[in-house]
Amino acid sequence: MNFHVLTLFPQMIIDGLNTSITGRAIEKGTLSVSAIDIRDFSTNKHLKVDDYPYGGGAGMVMQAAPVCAAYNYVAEKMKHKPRVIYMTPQGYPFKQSMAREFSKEDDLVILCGHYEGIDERALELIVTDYVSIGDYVLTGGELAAMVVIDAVSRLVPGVLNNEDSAEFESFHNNLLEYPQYTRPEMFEGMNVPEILLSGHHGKVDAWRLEKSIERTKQYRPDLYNLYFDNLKTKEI
Ligand code: 6GU
Repeated sequence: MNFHVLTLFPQMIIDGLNTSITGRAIEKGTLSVSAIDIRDFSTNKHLKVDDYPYGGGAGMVMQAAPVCAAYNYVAEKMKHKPRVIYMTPQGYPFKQSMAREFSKEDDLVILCGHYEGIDERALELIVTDYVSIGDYVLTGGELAAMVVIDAVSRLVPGVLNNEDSAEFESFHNNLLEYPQYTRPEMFEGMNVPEILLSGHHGKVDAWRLEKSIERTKQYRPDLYNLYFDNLKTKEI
């Protein structure tokens, strides 16, 4: 899978993803991440890419021309029009289900804004998906783009060592993960729960499900309700 990130801070993307699991996948060739510097497409003699907002107000707005030129540069090499994700707090909330959808693409273009945003006309022309990673404000879209790339990458076959581990984790059934333990059996006077040492797989699974439900109820009542609604639907 190939990620193409349009950004004013390409080094941030490269530095952030060349380590750990994504770094290894890039090295192996399972993934590629290219960061395209929008400033390279400025036609201004001072390489300016932003200007004052029409109608007034604080801050600067990224101009449409360099953004569209950077997009055309990556898209013209492709057979089909790629999906273009714009990272913005005004977008749909990013979910595991979205990561699953994005992981089916061969190419994903991710557009990162800065300042007060990007001229709406550029967005209308090129963006297919508006995505937010949560209800808080970031200084720019780069960290959000890295979050999306990380979550999508681990669903691409060959990126994780243990391929089936990807789906058997949080959110596949709207439940949070159960607690995990490893050696030693006792640490600081605290024992590993007896059931996990029993070798009884049925009991272990039941205990883990119980813990998952408990945690989800406490920390994520929204997901807990979805889990219960789904159970009811299956009974019918
Ligand atoms: Cl996706 N982008 C930016 N720039 N800020 C955000 C965000 C995204 N999600 C939350 N805050």
